[in-house]
Amino acid sequence: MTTLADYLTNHLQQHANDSVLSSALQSTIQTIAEVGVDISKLLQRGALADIHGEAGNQNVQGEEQKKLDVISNDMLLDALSKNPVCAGVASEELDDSTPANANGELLVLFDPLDGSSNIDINMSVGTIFSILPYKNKGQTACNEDFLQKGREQLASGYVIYGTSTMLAFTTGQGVVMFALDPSSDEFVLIEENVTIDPSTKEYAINMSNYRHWLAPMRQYIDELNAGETGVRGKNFNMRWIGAMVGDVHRILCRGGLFSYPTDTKDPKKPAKLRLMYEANPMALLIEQAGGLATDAITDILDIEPTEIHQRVPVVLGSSEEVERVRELHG
Ligand code: FDP
Repeated sequence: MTTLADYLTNHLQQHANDSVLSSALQSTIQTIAEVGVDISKLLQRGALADIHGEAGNQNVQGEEQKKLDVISNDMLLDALSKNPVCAGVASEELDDSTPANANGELLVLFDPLDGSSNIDINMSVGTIFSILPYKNKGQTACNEDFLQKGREQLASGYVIYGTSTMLAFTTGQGVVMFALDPSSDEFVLIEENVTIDPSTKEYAINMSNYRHWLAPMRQYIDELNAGETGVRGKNFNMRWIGAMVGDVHRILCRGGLFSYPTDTKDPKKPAKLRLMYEANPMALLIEQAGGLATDAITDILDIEPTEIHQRVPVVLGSSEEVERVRELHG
């Protein structure tokens, strides 16, 4: 049995070019995992812990904050700010980043509870994180320090609170998965080198937005839905968990395509998912597992961020399907 602590010590130190950075990564992932255990316990108590329902505020995206969004955000912010390796933290729930230790090595971005509309109905939610190098050591970190392309991420991952709690992450050498043993509160390694099959028969998309998509996306979904009788010559099945973390976890487990594409419903909001807190960390995991992640034209990891709460269209998963979407977008 390999625990998360064992894995991080052996694996990161083995592959370390820079031992300071490696130790910093190790301790940051450990901090996030520890908070993940606490969030998991709160979720298990659910309604009994009085954590369901609205907190009565809106976040920077103008969305109602759930009580547990706010609680998870505060838990992560507090734990990461106390970790000396952390120079700053940015959360999907907060307008601006929060500086931590100016001499720290890393910046951490997180979506404390992705898929929050699933909380009150007892469905899967998760914590997504992205870790970037801090390049202005000695100075107080500000929003601009976080504006680095996804390719610069040192690590990314998520904790999914489902029928069991699992942690998946990458430090740029493949994807590993751990399961939480509730009897010891330890994450235990269950899979190394997670890989996504290039071919799939499963897709995930919010079909109710069909009429708002651009023509190439409608054409792509029409092709899938035509099944054996259409140009693709095979039947596809659809699954939509409604929490990106759940849909990405399924893709890492058994392949598939996930998309939240460009949408013309609201001209001020042509995309839903956030580059820095959702798209970048998930894109790194997907690429590291052999899949692809794009906005339909450009690789997500190559998008130059202009502000920390920027939104992007997302198409990710099994490479043959992502390639087909790209091809249709010309
Ligand atoms: P949620 O709003 O519940 O937090 O990022 C937000 C997200 O969930 C994703 O996790 C999910 O894939 C998507 O939005 C679901 O949005 P729709 O309700 O528009 O389908």
